Amino acid sequence: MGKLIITAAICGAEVTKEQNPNVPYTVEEIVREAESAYKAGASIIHLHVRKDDGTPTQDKARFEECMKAIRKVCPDAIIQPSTGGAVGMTDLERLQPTEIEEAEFGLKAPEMATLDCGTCNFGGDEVFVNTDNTIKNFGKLMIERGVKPEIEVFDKGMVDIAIKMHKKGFISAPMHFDFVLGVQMTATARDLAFMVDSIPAGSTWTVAGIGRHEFPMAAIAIAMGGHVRVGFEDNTYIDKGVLAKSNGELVEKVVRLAKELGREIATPTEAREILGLKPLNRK
Ligand code: KMH
Ligand code: ZN
Repeated sequence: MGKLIITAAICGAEVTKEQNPNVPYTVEEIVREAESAYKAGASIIHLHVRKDDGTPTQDKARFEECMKAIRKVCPDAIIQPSTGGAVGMTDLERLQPTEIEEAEFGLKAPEMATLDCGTCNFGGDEVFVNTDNTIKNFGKLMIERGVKPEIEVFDKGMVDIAIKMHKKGFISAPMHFDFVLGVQMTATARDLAFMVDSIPAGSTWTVAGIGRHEFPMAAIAIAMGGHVRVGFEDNTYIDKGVLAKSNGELVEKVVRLAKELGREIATPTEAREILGLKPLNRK
């Protein structure tokens, strides 16, 4: 079986310090969490940013500040900004981090960013809206800017939308999917197998089990040959009733599971090979 890519979703837009005081808001806190995840074995940092008071923002300058600071401690990580942002943000707000250049690597835009392929209920009255036109615009921009999308899908219908967008030329193959299970769709072994069965041959995939589903989904994905996402965005507990001290602690648990199941962990260089990204070279 190939090596395991671990993504750390270190911050998210919705989770708060009231849920776990270790959730990062400030630049320093975001860097601390990225570093802990990277050192534990994460090769991809899925990034949301906050204002110092915790308010989610897609502000380009704030992303730039965080990415520059993360780069100092995670020199070769794949930094994957969110274009989902937070519920209620406009498309233009959400797209800002796709404009960020990293001149030291000759990058005109981030190597990856998320592309959410459908609309989803987020609990209560919250709806995360992604119309077909939003997906087309985001997909087209990502192709133009050379950003590989991590296609976030919260149910099987979103897989079908992504395939439709690929056929229309708005998403390039090979596609990389992130199955976010436990929000709109349940998170069982059957669900995950169904999702994996539904994506085109040659695609890669990772799973983000939400809340208590994080580690069971991780273990099944490791055994199936897929990849894994963990982090405070999805889950703040290391064990039942025990808050995680850091994103690194969540990543370490995945590394232990992988070891038990005989999967080696991919370095960032190996993750780029698996995902078809260009090597990261300093200019
Ligand atoms: N915070 C959610 C509304 C993504 O990063 O692309 C969107 C989200 C998905 O987290
Ligand atoms: Zn996210």
